[in-house]
Amino acid sequence: MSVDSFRFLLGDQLSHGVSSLAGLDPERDVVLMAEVVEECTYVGHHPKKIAFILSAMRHFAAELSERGVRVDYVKLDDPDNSGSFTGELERAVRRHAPAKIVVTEPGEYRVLAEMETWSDRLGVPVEIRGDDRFFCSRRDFARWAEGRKAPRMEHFYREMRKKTGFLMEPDGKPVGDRWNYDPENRKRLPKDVSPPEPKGFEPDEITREVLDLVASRFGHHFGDLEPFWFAVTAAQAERAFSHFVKTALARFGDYQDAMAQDRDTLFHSVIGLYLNAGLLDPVKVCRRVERAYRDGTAPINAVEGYIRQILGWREFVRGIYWLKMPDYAESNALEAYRPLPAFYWSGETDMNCLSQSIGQTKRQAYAHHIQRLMVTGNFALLAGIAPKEVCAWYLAVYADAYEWVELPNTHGMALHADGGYLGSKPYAASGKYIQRMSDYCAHCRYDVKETLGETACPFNALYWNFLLEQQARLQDNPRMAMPYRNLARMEPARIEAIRQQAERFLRGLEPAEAEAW
Ligand code: DLZ
Ligand code: SF4
Repeated sequence: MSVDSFRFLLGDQLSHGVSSLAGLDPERDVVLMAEVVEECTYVGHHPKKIAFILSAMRHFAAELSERGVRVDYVKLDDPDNSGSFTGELERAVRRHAPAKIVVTEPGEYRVLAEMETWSDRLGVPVEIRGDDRFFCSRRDFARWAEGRKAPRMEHFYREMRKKTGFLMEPDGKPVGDRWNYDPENRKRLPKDVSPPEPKGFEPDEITREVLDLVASRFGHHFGDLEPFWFAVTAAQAERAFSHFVKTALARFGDYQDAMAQDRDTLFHSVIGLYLNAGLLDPVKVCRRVERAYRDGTAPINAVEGYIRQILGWREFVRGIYWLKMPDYAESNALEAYRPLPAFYWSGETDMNCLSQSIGQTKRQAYAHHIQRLMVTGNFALLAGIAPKEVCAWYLAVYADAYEWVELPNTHGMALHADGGYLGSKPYAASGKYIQRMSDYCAHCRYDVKETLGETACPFNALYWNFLLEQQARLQDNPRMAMPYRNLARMEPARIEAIRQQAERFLRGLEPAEAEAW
């Protein structure tokens, strides 16, 4: 039977209000969803991430069917499954002969490039609609960024606060007369403060079936599939988010940057994966968090910090991604070419901060922003690891990662590979930063106070070595003036010893095999 239009829905477009479903006629249109091996393996995604997406897709398809929508759903283990989006569309066009195909723009440039070939390849008109699940459209962002040499998040964020009215007073001033409360958000976790557990869910029958499938097909990928506790429906995701608001939001700000031994989630909400797959709506999330401030259950430093992540940073990186792709991914401003060390795929290293951050990534497909930026990211920056390898790792191992959000955060923010377009300075730090924000060093075989010798914290020599190696590129950056002043005061003999120490360490790094998954 022929149909009017196909609505082709991707695994991170699981929102009933997504633009590709607008105007859908349940009598005449069909929604197509496809589990395809290419999406599971273009990087070797963490098994928990694959299970989350496939299970959420199946639950979403069931919700659509319950609403009377005709859904054509192709499972991964369907013997005729071609394994790719294009292949599945070709087969589906043969099944239904639609008059047209409607899609929402994807979250990755790679998929957009593929989408743009569909109309010719399939001989069916393809309408690509904008993704309006964001506060700022691609066009509005491009307009805002026009003429700015280096767009800055803080300026963009203020515009977004004014535009949306979040945390604004009626007179147009920001609540509390300050835009940003970050200086209050840098506390260590005290010994007597116990963070709550995030809300988890027992796998139902649909999820169990997906878990078996993922175990058999992708069990060899990096990461533990079980215990699987993620929400897989919008209703569950909302419960997980409400649980965060009740149990953690009030202290989210204070301990936002803290890290602690064997504490995986601290006061973080762990909802990035739900937002990015479409199970949660960023507008509702920001409204709920603002309400907590207005009704006095959470302080301004927590609420502003949280809203900034969603209204500011998340929107900003998406804007940069679409503005700068595809060239953005190709830059390598610091000329970093070293292969990714093997321990990124095992967590097996004596450096406790890395082993903690990677170990929990393996267990949870999650690490918080400071673990990503200042531990695994900082190490990759200081050691000069090739940006493409680092980006592929982040994209694979985090359940919330799609390229639109992963690439600017890793390539730009953590690795400075864009030469400072996104962030005004590299986030290079010695072991001192990690010691200040965590108790990791107390459990480490290395001594964070030492720079030279067998037991010295490797971050220290790597940090000075990085400054030395990048001196020509970075010394004129006003935000790097202090570290370069410190370097200038160092004895030449000490500088030479640091160089040798760093070189020895870097030579000893075992590279990962080409495709560790
Ligand atoms: C990440 C992912 C995975 C693992 N599997 C699928 C899938 O089988 N089918 C699907 O439609 N989407 C999947 N996704 C999400 C896509 O990779 C994502 O939609 C694109 O990368 C664009 O953001
Ligand atoms: Fe990490 Fe160095 Fe601290 Fe060990 S001593 S946990 S390597 S910062």
